[in-house]
Amino acid sequence: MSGLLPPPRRIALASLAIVGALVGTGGCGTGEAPAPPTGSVTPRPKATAAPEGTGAPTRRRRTQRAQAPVRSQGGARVEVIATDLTVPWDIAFLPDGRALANERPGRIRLVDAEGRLQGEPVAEVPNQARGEGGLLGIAVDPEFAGGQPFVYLYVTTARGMQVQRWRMVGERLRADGVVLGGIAAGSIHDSGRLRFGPDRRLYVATGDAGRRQLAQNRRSLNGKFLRLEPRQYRAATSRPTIYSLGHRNPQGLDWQPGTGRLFATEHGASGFDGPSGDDEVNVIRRGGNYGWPLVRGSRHEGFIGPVHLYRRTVAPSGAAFVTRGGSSWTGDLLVAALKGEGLHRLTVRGSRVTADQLLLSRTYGRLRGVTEAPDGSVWVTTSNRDSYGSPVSRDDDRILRIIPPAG
Ligand SMILES: [Ca+2]
Repeated sequence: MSGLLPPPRRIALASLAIVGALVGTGGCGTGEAPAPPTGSVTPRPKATAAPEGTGAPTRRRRTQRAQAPVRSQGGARVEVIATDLTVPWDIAFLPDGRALANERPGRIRLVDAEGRLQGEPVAEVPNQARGEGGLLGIAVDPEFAGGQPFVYLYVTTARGMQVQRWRMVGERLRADGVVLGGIAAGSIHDSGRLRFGPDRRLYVATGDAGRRQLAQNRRSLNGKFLRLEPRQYRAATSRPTIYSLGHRNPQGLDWQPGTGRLFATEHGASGFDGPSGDDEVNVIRRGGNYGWPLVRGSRHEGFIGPVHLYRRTVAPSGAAFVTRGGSSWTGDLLVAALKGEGLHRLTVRGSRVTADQLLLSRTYGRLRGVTEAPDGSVWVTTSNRDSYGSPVSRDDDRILRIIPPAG
């Protein structure tokens, strides 16, 4: 257990003066100001002494969901809960509150329900990582606790990108099958976020693999949002539904609470395939064509245009709604920015983005993944050890746990 995170390395940013500065800077002209410090901090809930073993995690999960979400008084609070990782690309929570974190070179790490990174990976995933590929997205079966103990991974292989199904046995993951193949891999634009929708279908975001014509080709699975039924993701490879097309490299998706609208982020051109800029936030509709590579920016005639646009590249990756109540962020979409080195908090009214506040600006470096935890905190991963970044801390890469502000 040499890799366990010892308590002294856990950095709790309890100073609200510091946190206020972290979280309040860099607003994009929204007129929103951070809440003034009040001097009180919501303490981290004490870890329940649930023993390792059968039964306890399920009870803990039920208790956790029934409890009010963790909220911080006087502004958001940020903790570093895991360090010394290599490009932690995505995070998914198990029903018992433990988290699985993918490291892009091919490791899946376990963070226990008390937020401690376990030393040994729960799986080493063979992959043919090159460029932006490797072990990317991860999603946990919605029936995991009901007899389907599966985890789904998006992986670069010698045969292209695959969605793979792995079975959790104890604290190990074992390869169980390939759910989806036939997706071209490239050294760039491998996309790779996986999420289960409220409809329990599995949605897969795929990139154009650097071959932009694939995004408009309906015979190609690249540059698409793909959808798989439960009978498909629990069986062998089958043809998915092409849910939408015309995407370049969409790396974040989540469903708006209350409406079920699917929001997604997408990287705009980066020089070789057009002047850099025009990152998008889209509302994804079934059958929709989002235009890449035929149109871009605010010109989307004949296609579905973005609901939010970054003319200057921020490189938006992961995205998650704050679904739990009790916060001034509830209902907002949080978007991790790589080049932008911050977390965008988008206020959304219906399908319109009405405000964009930049949090954590240039504090933790490049941000990649965002996931809301069962307790209402928001976990964000850094990506400073990828080929585009450089460490901003000797502890990089890191997992941050953000306690949203009460309100
Ligand atoms: Ca577009």
